[in-house]
Amino acid sequence: MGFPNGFMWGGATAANQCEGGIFEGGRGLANVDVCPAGADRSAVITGHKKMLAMDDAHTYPAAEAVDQYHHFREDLRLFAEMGFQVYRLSIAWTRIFPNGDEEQPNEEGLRFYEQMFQECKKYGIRPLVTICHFDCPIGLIQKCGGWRSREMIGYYLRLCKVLFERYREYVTHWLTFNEINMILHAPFLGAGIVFEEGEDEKEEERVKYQAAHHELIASALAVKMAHEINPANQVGCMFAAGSAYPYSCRPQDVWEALKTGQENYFFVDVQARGAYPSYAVRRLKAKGIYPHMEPEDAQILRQSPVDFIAFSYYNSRCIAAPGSTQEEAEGNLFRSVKNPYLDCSDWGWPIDPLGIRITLNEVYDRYQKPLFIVENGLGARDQPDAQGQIEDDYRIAYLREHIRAMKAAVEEDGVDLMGYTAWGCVDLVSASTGEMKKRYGFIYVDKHDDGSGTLARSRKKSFGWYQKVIASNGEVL
Ligand code: BGP
Repeated sequence: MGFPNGFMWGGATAANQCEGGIFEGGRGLANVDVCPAGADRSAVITGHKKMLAMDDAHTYPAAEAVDQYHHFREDLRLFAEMGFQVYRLSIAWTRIFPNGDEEQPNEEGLRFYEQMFQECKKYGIRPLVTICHFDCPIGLIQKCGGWRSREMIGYYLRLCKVLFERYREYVTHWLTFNEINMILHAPFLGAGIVFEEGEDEKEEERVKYQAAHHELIASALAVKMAHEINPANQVGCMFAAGSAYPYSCRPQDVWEALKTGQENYFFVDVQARGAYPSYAVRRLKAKGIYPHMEPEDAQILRQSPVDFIAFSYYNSRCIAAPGSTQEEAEGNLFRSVKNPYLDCSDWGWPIDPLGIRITLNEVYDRYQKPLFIVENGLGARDQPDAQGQIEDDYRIAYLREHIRAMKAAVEEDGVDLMGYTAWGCVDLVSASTGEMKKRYGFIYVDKHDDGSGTLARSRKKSFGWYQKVIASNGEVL
């Protein structure tokens, strides 16, 4: 049995983490460009340190990244050599609308992605396009405070319309927002939100849920528009997944884990089912942070649920009731406690292959819609050996175990899974740390944290391994 025919194998990237070329092609500046590497990054991405321009005291890794802007033909050639059937990429919003509020799009930006899609077509690689992978134009942050404002919906839809019309012949698979739930954990990165002096914790929560509401409305309207412009379009939501395990069978831990899971599923509950779930309505109202809604909003959400559900999976989380003295774990910007049964990556992220099967089942049981794993992988330090080769057996081991568990979910549990795109298929800048040395790729890029490197691409050992995985439709692991 194994994976069904038509299962899509490939890799995933995001514009701000791999393209570079931020001052080229008429591109404007976005939040993602001004997130520095180093100690201040965390305060900036969480909206607690205002940085809307670059300064000399910081380095900004997105500026050059791995320069896919000039290397995309080479990257796509290598993806094709691996046998990719799908390539998940994102659009840098400010290549298309440099300030965000222009009436007309920037032709040079549109041309860039058109060439990228033509190249995909040449190799029979289907693009899976993330419309917004954390980007928010600085112009719109200055004008209206990013997604705090409902005005953003109109600007976002302007972008969508241009993309759906212009790329009609190349793209049928879209994601509206990358990891939409990240807005709760990294609101500047997720929604261009900078908190102002005097905004206390409760106000911060309110702002985040109001911004989330705007994104949810924008997402639903984008789904509707995509279907109207091309009935062949399939649009997915995308969230950072990873089941929340109770730390113990103590009911208080179980209850806390359940609530953490609900907080995470909140967005997908709205995007897949078309309405605010009752737990969210009650809790947000009880806290006094229920978002302001327009009369038409309920109808907007109801009429356009997503066609499929995409998610990233790096790890599960382990949740203990408040007051617990358990050690905290790292992991994709979420707070959780250390799971004593799991080993961790060099960056402290738990490694839990069975967790991908658990998560797939949980999500499928909850929504009964096709799923797509659009990010998964191991961020690790790669050291070329004396011959310049990278023997990344640790990455192969991670991916093998995750794919095996994913296969079991499909084959034995009957989960409807459309495809799998490994994260950072070509090395790129880390979103959480801004580091280059946290690498995920099958393709090594000679680029380092101090900015040095030739940008040359080379194949790691995992390159040949993944090639066989794809060629055998997941049979040879
Ligand atoms: C997700 C993001 C990606 C990505 C990945 C890995 O949160 O969607 O953009 O980078 O995580 O995280 P990191 O780069 O922090 O290792």
